[in-house]
Amino acid sequence: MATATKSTTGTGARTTGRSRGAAKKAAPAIAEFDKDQELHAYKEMLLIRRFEEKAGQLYGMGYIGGFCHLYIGQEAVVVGMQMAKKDGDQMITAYRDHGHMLAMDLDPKGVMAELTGRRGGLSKGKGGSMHMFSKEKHFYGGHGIVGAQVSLGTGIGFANKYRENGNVCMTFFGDGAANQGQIYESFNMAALWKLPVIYVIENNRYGMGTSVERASSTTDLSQRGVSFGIPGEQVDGMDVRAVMAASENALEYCRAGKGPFILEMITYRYRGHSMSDPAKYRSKDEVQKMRTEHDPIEQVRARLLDANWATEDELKAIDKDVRARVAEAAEFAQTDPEPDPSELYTDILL
Ligand SMILES: Cc1ncc(C[n+]2csc(CCOP(=O)(O)OP(=O)(O)O)c2C)c(N)n1
Ligand SMILES: [Mg+2]
Repeated sequence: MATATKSTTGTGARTTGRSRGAAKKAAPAIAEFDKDQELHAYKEMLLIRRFEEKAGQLYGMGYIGGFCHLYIGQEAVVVGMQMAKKDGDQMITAYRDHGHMLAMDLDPKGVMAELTGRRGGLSKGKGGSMHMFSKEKHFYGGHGIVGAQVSLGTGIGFANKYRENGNVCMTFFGDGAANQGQIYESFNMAALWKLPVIYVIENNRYGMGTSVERASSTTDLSQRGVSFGIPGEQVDGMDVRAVMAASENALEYCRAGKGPFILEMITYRYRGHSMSDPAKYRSKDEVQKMRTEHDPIEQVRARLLDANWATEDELKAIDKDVRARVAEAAEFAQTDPEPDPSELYTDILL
């Protein structure tokens, strides 16, 4: 999607002299959205928010077993990237993956039914919250091992280059994962072979109950590619316009054959690490401040109203539609049968 930006820096990579090894790109200014883009961002983010709220409810009611990591608060990251990408670009992420699937246009019914372990789920009810894929929609999971998806995403980038298909693999991981060894092996290969991969670090300030400051010797994670010559930048991950502008820039860099790019999205998760996290490592005030001052959906809502691009009633109608879609998904996820026992030995490597 073409976007006007207020950037005066252009889209080419350039150094600011801040770091010796890698180019630190000047952050592009925030993209100016037109009415359609604001409405699109609003609907997409709201779908993720309402879906996750419902998943939380179903978990509480006992319909979802095992792990369930909600994405509430981080919606602008995946939606901004979705708005910048081209058809064919891939996404791969860790276990906090429901939002990525919805952004990649996967049917909410299939995602929700996977959470409840039903046969209509995206992995036929055998994968659960952390293990869903869709080759057709270019979504490569859903991974429970912290950092493992980064090597896989690098491999997808390798395949893109080998096939000369012009696609870029957006490889997401967290601030906690950013300290994993295989990330740096991947960085080395991606830079050496100039692979089209955007490493998207979703820095939500915590890895389980440990803050970035307690876990990381350096906290500007955008600079983790310096020793490999990989440029990186920090982005306001609560502002969908900033995410889209930075993503367009990074995608263009990768598509031009210049190699990988790091985007550190500064974001925040409102809920605990998983459904079983009492979140005692942070104050309620901290969460409340983010919700009231930086909420990604409220920001778009306020702009839509300010510009007279939507009325309160129209926004209510959008919310009603989104809730109806999510209710339909939840109904399906509660009534669809569980997998037949004969499925126990299918789709596995023996
Ligand atoms: C290799 C490995 N080590 C530890 C864990 C346990 N674990 C699950 S999530 C997590 C924290 C990761 O935090 P971060 O990368 O910041 O992602 P976030 O949950 O904040 O999205 C840990 C340590 C794991 N799943 N895999
Ligand atoms: Mg984190």
